[in-house]
Amino acid sequence: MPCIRSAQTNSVPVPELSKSKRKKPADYGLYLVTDRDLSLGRSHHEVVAAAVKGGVSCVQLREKELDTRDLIEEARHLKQLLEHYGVPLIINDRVDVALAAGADGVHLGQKDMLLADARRLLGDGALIGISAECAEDAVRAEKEGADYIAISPVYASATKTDTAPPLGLSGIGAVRKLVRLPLIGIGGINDANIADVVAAGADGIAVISAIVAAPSPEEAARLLRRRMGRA
Ligand code: TZP
Ligand code: MG
Repeated sequence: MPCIRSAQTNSVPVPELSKSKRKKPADYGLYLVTDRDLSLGRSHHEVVAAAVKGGVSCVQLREKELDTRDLIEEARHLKQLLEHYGVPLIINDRVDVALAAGADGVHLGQKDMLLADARRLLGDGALIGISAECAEDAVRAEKEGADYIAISPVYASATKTDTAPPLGLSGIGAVRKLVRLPLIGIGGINDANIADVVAAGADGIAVISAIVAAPSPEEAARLLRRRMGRA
C-alpha cells in the first residue's frame, strides 16, 4: 500500500538561521495573539494582515493543536507578511518552531521551557516574553532576563478559563511598581476597558477575541488603538 503524504518540502522560502546578538527594538503597544477557533473561518494571514493595518504592533502565533511542520509553515507565512510591516512575530511555547521559522522570539508560560534554556538556544537577539500571574512571577522574569512580561488575567476571559483569578486594575498597578520591563496586560480586554488597563500602568495590551473574532479585525485594532490613546 503506497502511503499518501502532504508536501515533504518547504513551500515558503526558508530564512537564513541567525542568532543575532543585537536585539531589534519592539513595540508591544497593541499585541495580537492568534486563535484559529475564534477567527470566524478566516486564515491567520488574513486576520493578522488586517489587524496590522489597523495598528497592531506585535503578533504572537498561538497554536496548541497544529502538527509541528504545519506550525512551522504557518509561522514562516506570517513572518514573511510581518517582515514587510516591521512587526515582530513571537511564537507561543515553541522555541524549536521559532528557530526553524526565523521568528523574532517566543512567549513562554510558567510550565514551558525555562527562560535561561530558551535564551541559550535563541540567543540574546531574540525577544522572550514570560506569562506572569502574580507579582512573584513578574519579578523573577525580570531578574532572569525576559524582554517583556504578559500579566494575566487582567479580567476574566472566555477565551482562556484555566487561569488564576483576575488581577484587576489594582493588581496591574501593584506589579507595575515592582518591575521596569514592558508590562503587557492580557485577559478580557476590549475597547471598553483598554484605557483603564493602560491607566493602571500597562505599557501594552494583548488581545485575542477583541480582534480575531471581530467582523473587521482592521477596524477593531484601529478602535483599540484610539481608545488606548495611541492611535
Ligand atoms: N492568557 C491569559 S488570558 C488569555 C491568555 C492567552 C486569553 C486572552 O484572550 P481574550 O479573548 O483577549 O480575553
Ligand atoms: Mg505556554
